[in-house]
This record gives sequence, structure tokens and C-alpha cells, in this order.
Amino acid sequence: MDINNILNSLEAKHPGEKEYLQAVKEVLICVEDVYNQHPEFEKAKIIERMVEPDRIVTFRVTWVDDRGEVQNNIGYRVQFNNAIGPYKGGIRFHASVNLSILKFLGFEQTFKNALTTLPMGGAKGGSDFSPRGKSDAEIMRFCQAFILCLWKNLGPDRDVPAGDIGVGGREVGYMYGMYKKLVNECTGTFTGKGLSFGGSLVRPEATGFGALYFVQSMLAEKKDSIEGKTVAVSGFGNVAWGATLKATQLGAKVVTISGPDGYIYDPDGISGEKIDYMLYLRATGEDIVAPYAERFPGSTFYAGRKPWEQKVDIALPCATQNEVDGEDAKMLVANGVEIVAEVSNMGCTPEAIDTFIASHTNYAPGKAVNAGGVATSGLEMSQNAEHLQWSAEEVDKRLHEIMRNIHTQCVEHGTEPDGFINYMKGANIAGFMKVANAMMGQGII
Ligand code: 2IT
Repeated sequence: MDINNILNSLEAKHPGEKEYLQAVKEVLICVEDVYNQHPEFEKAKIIERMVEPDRIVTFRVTWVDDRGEVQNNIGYRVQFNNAIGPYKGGIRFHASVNLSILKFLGFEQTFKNALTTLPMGGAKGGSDFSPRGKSDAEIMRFCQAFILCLWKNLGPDRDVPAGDIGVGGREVGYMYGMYKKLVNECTGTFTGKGLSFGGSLVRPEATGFGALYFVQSMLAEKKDSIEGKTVAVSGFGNVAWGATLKATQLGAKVVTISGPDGYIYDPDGISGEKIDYMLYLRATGEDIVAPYAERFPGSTFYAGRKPWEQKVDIALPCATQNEVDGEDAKMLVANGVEIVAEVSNMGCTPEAIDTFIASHTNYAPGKAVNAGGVATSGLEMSQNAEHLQWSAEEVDKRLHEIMRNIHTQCVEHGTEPDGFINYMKGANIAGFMKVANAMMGQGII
């Protein structure tokens, strides 16, 4: 495989799609050696087929705001790859959403879902609609308008969306409600649904919980444990909340959270009612963390800064792509960080990853660390298909097993001759091999 050739021709076809090209480049570099050991992959043009989405649906979403004004947004669904199972992946509502971002997310989702061992293909969707400052009625009208444009492409064995940034239980409920009305079937075509209409216990917590189970495995591999460690978390949404809750339960101390306005440093640890306060902050819809410092004396708000300047044992990026850059990584390493586990998708820039790997810092990529979210979505699909609801213990036990299994796959494929575990390489090779083999088995399609 000639990586530069493939990347150059992709760039010529999709100029300016920088996040997508970044995600593809990371995977190609990691899988180059194993790919070259399989001439049959080259013959079947597996890489060339894998890097292009199967299908992209783009549509205009028109809705009316509370002032009676007509609003237009762009909606997308990128159905990336269904070699392993139905298209599966979240929906993101954020002003920054564009095709490059959704293609990178759909591409990553394909390998992440393969790592879960559950039968799910990869997809992602969303809109440049910004939920910030919108009323509940506006959110509902937008969700309904979005689904009116997309519903024909969805189905329990075709494409199953879920939440992502800007899409939580409320938005999934509104979208699923409209979907159900249109198809007149209760097949559970969304995951992350409310508990009373087919949702799974533990799904809201699952991304953060799964990430901490993964971190526990990383520490166990080093004969260490999480108890007493200090943790920097970024973000303050659903994922940051679940991660903070589980880290605290396991005896670690979370000292930061962040928002677009800056970050909070709380040396006493973010525990108890402070964790609940994150939900309150999110529910205000203002997208700021500054009020935390007024509410909890002893904590400090640093405007316009990122938490990576604090000295911590574990860094958990839980906000968005490329939130840890080369400079942040240097600061973390200089301060002796032991583990960097991406909970956001592609949370670290390539420069940051190079810094971690060069210093032999244990860095693990989002597609392994945050796979507990979509894995639990897979468990929600199973429950819907058998028309049953499992107990929280049952779901949590399976989530724990899945995360341990993903860690094992990373160690198996990512351990270097000197014993250093390159989790990025391990996750990419393990995910790639599963998707490649599934594609090979189904012929040239
Ligand atoms: O990035 C992700 O894995 C998600 N947003 C969750 C996707 C899902 O289908 O649960």
C-alpha cells in the first residue's frame, strides 16, 4: 500500500475535509504493515473501498422558530460501512457540524463498532443546528423536521442512530417519536431512548463508565490501580458526567471539568452534588461552566483556558475532536501524566499523539476508550429485538466484559518489541482486520 498515494487521491477528491483526512491517515499508518502481509486485501482494493462511505444522505431541514421566523439548516447521514451489521452511530447537533466532521466520525465508528464484538456497522449523522439557547419547543420542532427528511433511510436492521454532542435523551425521544409516527412500528430504531419506551438501563452512563473500565484495565496492565489518582476531565456533558461519576466511585479524584468558556479547577474533587450540578449546568442550555466556581467555593474558573495545564495522573478528554494539541500534550507529559485516555472521538491532534508515544506515555484512542457507549447501544438493540428489558447489573456486567475484551485486543495487536503498548496501533489493527475480513467474505460489492 502506498499511503501517500491513497491520501493524495483522497485529498484531490475531497479537498479541505481535514478531519476526515486526519482520521484516515491515522488508520492507514497503523495498518500499513499488516495490510502488506495480505495481498488479497490489495487485490480486492479493501482500503480504497473502506475509506469511502457507502452512502451519504444530505438534506435541507426547514423549521419555524419561536418568533415565527423560518430557519434552514443542513442535515446529513453518513452511512459509512455495513460489512459487520446495520449502520450504527450517533447524531450530532452543533454549529460546527460539516461533512468532513461527520465523515471522520463515521469512519472511526466503523472500527469502534467492530471492536465491541457486536454486529454493528458504522455511521454518523447530524446538523449544523445549534441547540444553544433554543427553547424546548424549538428543539422538538427541529428534531421532527430532521426526521421527516431522514426516516426512509433508517430501520432496525438498516440504520440505527443515537445521540452525540447536542443530542441526548430528550432529542432522541423527539426524533424517535416522529420516526415511529411515520413508520407506525415500535422497532426501536434509535438507541439512547427513554427507559419507558425501549431504552436500556445504564445507556446514559455507558460511555463514561466504559471509559473508566478501560482505564482500569490499562492500570492493571501496569500493576497499578486507579485509587487515589488525580484526573483531569474536559467537557461537562453526558460523557464527562459518566466519566466523573465512575472515576469518583472507583476512588479517584476528578479535579477539572471544562466548557467553551474555560475550565474549572476544584482541588477538593468533583464528587457528590457537584456531579449532579454538571447535569444542571448542561440543562440550562447556555454551554458554560463558569457558574460552578460561584456555586462551590474553593474552586477556580480559568476563562478561555484548557484543563491540560494542571498536574494530574490521568487525563480524560471528554469534549470534542482535537481538543488536546501538541502544546497541551507537552505540558501533560512535563507534569508527569501517566495515562491519557481519549473519551471524545479523536480528542488528540496527531502532534499530541506523537508526543505521548515518543515519551512512552500510555495513550489510548477514542475508538477503544469510548466504545462502551455504542456497545451499550448494541445491547439496547438486543433488548428491543427480544422485547425485553435487562437489569442494570446485567447491562453493566456485559459492558465491563466488552471493555476488558477491547483492552485485550489492543494489547494483542499493539504491544511493541520493547513491551510498550501502542493502544492506537492495537485498536486500529484489531478493528481494521475485523472489517476487512467481513468485507472479503461478502465479495466485491
Ligand atoms: O461516538 C459514539 O460512539 C456515539 N456517539 C454513540 C453512538 C451510538 O450509536 O450509541
